Amino acid sequence: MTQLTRRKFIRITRSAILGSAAVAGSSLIMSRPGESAIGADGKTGNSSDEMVIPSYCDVCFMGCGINVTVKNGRAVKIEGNPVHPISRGKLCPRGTGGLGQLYDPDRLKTPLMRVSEDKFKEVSWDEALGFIAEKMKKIKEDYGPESLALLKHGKGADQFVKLWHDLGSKTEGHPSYAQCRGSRDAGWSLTFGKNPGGIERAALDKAEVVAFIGAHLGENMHNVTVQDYTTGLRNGARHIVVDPRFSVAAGKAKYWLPIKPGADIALLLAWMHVLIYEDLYDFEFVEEHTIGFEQLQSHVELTTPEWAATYTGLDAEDIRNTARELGEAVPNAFIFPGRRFAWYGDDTQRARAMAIINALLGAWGSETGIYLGDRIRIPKFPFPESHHEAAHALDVKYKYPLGQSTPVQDIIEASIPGRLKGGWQNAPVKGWLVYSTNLVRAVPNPEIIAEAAQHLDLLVVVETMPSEITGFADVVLPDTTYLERFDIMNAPEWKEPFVSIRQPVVKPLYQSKPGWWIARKLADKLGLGEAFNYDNFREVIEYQLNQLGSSIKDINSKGGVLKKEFEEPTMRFRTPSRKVELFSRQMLRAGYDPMPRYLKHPEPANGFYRLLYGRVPQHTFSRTTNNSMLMEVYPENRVWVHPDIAAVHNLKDGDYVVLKNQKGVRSNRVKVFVTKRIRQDCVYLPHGFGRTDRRLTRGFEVGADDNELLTEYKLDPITGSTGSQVNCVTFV
Ligand SMILES: Nc1nc2c(c(=O)[nH]1)N[C@H]1C(S)=C(S)[C@@H](COP(=O)(O)OP(=O)(O)OC[C@H]3O[C@@H](n4cnc5c(=O)[nH]c(N)nc54)[C@H](O)[C@@H]3O)O[C@H]1N2
Ligand SMILES: Nc1nc2c(c(=O)[nH]1)N[C@H]1C(S)=C(S)[C@@H](COP(=O)(O)OP(=O)(O)OC[C@H]3O[C@@H](n4cnc5c(=O)[nH]c(N)nc54)[C@H](O)[C@@H]3O)O[C@H]1N2
Ligand code: SF4
Ligand SMILES: [Mo]
Repeated sequence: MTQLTRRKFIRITRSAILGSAAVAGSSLIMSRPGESAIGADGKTGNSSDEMVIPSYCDVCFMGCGINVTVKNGRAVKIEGNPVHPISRGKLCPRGTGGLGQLYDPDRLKTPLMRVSEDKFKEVSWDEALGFIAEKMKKIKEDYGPESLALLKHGKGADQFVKLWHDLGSKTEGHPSYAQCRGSRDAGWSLTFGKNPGGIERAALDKAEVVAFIGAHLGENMHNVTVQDYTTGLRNGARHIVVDPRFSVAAGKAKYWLPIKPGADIALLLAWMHVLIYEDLYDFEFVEEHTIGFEQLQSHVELTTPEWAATYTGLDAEDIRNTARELGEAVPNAFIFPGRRFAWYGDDTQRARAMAIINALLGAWGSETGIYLGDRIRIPKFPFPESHHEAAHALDVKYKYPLGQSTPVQDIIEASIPGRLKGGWQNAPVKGWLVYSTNLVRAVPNPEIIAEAAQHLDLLVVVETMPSEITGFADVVLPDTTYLERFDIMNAPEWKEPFVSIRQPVVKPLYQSKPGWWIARKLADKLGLGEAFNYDNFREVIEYQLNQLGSSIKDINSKGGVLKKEFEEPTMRFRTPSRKVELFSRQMLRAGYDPMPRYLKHPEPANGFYRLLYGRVPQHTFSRTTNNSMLMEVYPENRVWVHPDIAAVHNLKDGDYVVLKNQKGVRSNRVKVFVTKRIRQDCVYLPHGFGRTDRRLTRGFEVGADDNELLTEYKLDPITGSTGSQVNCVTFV
């Protein structure tokens, strides 16, 4: 190994990988016995019969129940599992397209080790893991275990988390916090003592009136959420969609409020004003469960619809009418919590404003609002007790006393000497293991990842695909896909409590190994093997199911799901006052506004347009933009531009343009979609495209990447969430 600390990410070509044809080709190397897939009847997925194997999806994080048809050892079809509460027999396009992920010919096939700045060689698992373990031991000795960071996303990371804790490190981060739900969950926890859930507990099917702030359901394809949403519409629900763009949801709504980007808190304060001053709130709920109503009442005395109209670009009458629509439907109205919250840096306060309105509407704990869920607790496997406390290189509470996780960009900055402010001048983070997160596409200002990579002593990436982050790695390890392995079971809090199993439906392709196997082998080499008291993760699942009075065979005979009767939980608020906090003393004490205030955001410069981004139904971030099945149905992203703006820049529908941001960073070329469905002051780009690794034969240089244009962000002072909708672009 040479030049480990001088990595350079070159647009890797196939020829950059040195190795034997046998591995690089399409030969399938079957795994050990004991990893075989099991059908409901106990047969394996590699026998010659056709069989259907239940599992749960991982193309996004909803965890929908799937049934996979396997024929002659090959998965041929993925369908919705009818007995599974998080699918009800239906899937979104991405769930069905999971086969394109399993059989993607561009998958990583063998462990790779960097031999020079821009070359990798194929190596055996033993060599790769031996090298990683030696490096990890050295880092642990020289700097302490907490200088090893785990950057991860998804269920497959579970045994790496365990390994990290056994090793003594709690330095962990994930982009689903500071780039996604972190501020939402913090804002709701500060208000209700609890967040609205990983699968939002929102009665879209039962409410009469629902407001959406952004939250583009129908493009955001969270299966069961979309099902409840369409049921509600069929039953006559009236929707209010607040979005600078005429989203799919706006097209189905009674009201579309094309708000000026970033002005939502002004609108929400005006809604509070109308609800309170026109006596349209839920008196009983407010009386019985909340504190701070008087303070809130005077806080919003002057935030009238006329006041908000000047900031939001909306009509005062529309603001008043939509507030009345909500208030007159009490207790059958709510604001949908939304999910991706990292917008403008005042995101926890926006979440607070939405939570407060839901309290005024009496929606918390209501069957027609944000209901309370129930869950089945998964029994603990008897892993040996760890002998030590794991330590944190950057405890979140140091910087964000009300935060709930360490922002991933802080861990990245802490890997660069002198970069992170606040007492970590000496780069406390020396090594990364990156599991299932393409950080280069998920964290804004991605330049910083290249910089951090220069300073790290070790960078391991566990991936299924040659994603952009693999280009920075010292060692790349090929993981199985979710269709080839056991993972921890899924048992979210929900209206129908259940446990669902993920299991291999086919044997691992190529030399890929399940995450748990990699973590376990690495533990052996680190001298921590005893902490992993199983040979195959299947044993852990079997044990847990036995404790629940079931078994793998039994759960499979029930369609891969165990259920229990719903038990209505008692409504408890885990806030300091044990009440819903309209006014938050803990925020005040920590130096934040105790009630949300509207702060104006800077406008785009002349000739520039705010860059907004989001989802398309057929893709999940960058993880599907090389998937043949999904690329067929949605081959490239397009940038949405209003006709007036298109005219100014002389652009026609279908033209290719390059986007240039305020710092001069340019995108790959992207098609223009000229449409009146967006305001004139912004453009919209679906996320996940414009791939830069040549090994991605379908995704390479197709469409543009929003993330490389996000060179700036505004930090949410409460959580460290990276508000990234502060970037603007023009056309080249
Ligand atoms: N198909 C598909 N579905 C997915 C995913 C996926 O990758 N693909 N990912 C899942 C995940 S992890 C998440 S977090 C969610 C994300 O999905 P959501 O939580 O729905 O994301 P948002 O950021 O709320 O939605 C983007 C919408 O907000 C609008 N918007 C932008 N700026 C503003 C503004 O200033 N004010 C208002 N009111 N609206 C604005 C945009 O025009 C766009 O319509 O989607 C989930 N569902
Ligand atoms: N610019 C921009 N940034 C964003 C967002 C955005 O809309 N725009 N959205 C934000 C949101 S809401 C979220 S939740 C995050 C999501 O952030 P990430 O989850 O990091 O998103 P992906 O880019 O899909 O990266 C996932 C990577 O995991 C790999 N992978 C897939 N399956 C497996 C597996 O089974 N095992 C392993 N080891 N690897 C696997 C895929 O190949 C892919 O490279 O991004 C956030 N960042
Ligand atoms: S919403 Fe779609 S991609 Fe996400 S888990 Fe469900 S089926 Fe899979
Ligand atoms: Mo997300």
